[in-house]
Amino acid sequence: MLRSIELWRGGIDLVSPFRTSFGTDTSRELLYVHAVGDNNSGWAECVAGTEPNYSAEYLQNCIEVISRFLVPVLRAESTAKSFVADVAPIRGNFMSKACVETALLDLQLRDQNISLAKFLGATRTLVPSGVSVGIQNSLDDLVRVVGQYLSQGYVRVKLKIEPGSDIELVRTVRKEFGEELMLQVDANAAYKVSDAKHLKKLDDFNLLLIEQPLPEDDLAGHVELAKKIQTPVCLDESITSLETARGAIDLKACSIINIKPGRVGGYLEAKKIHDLCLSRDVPVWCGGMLETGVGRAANLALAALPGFTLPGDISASNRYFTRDITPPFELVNGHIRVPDKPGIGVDPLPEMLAGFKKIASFEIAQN
Ligand code: NPQ
Ligand code: MG
Repeated sequence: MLRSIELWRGGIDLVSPFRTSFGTDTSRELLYVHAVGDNNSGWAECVAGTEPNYSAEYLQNCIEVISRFLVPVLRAESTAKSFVADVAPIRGNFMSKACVETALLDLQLRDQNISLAKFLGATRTLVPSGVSVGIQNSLDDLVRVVGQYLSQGYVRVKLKIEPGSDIELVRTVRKEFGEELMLQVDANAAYKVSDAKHLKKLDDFNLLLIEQPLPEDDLAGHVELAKKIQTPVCLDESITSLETARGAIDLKACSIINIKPGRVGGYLEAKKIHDLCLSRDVPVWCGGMLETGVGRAANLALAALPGFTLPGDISASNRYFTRDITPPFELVNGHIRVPDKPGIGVDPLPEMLAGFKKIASFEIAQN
């Protein structure tokens, strides 16, 4: 039985500033949901950022939505599945929903003694690890940073791009590290369809994909762009549910999908998108939102499913943090081990949680 829901707030510095087309981050604000039951408890990390720049959702708004609209739906018997059905009438707010869903799922799987990976249908125990490289101050810095990641073993590199920092970055990295490097780019919606001719210059560099070139609501634009360029178009921000995934595939707005459970309302929805893409031969990979170990552990379970045929953005803990909130995830020959303990398989370290603040605790009515 679910007894209470706690909200824990914290923060953590990044090892280096992370610059994307929407801004530069030097630290990560954190929100964890703790679902407390009779015998176990579940943890989940909210992926929303401090500001509404990657998505409309942002952390303070998630605290409000979770407290005011999601927690009141919960009952002592709630499960992840019943919760998802119960919050269906609430529009959007996928990141808030995902966080509560995942805490409930972690709790119920710990009660059942099943790992999240096993529950979801994982077929791997190790997942290949890619790295997302922020926009650097110079091409020299970019080459140095990419070189460091490759020497650590990352098997795939993603370069963040924006208008004015794009073709030259790719040309330089290709020239320096060769044709064999698995290389892709992510624009975080920074371009317009009228940039198609410019983006076509990327065709020369044999990229795995270009991620979210246009605004999230511009599916028609992605359809048009995908016809004009050879680089496969992958969607991230645009995919918020099974229905938007199906629509994007049917319309040919993309040929690859980045699945982030936090962006689609949770792991149950992410699994459905994976199953759809597998049946349609659409490759998927698991994105990242600068999660600490709590979020990273759950992403690893998902990335171990058979349809995840491309390396994702699940990097080692030390890509982002000097000290993770959980025991650190490390690279082993460019791969990360999938947790096999019950639920998400990790817990926040007590000494790290001591730096968090429990900002709310909601009792769940017992019948
Ligand atoms: C992406 N992630 O694939 C995102 C973007 C991103 C690893 O490239 C705070 C909250 C900071 C959300 C930075 C990667 C963030 C964030 C980047 C999302 O598009
Ligand atoms: Mg992205």
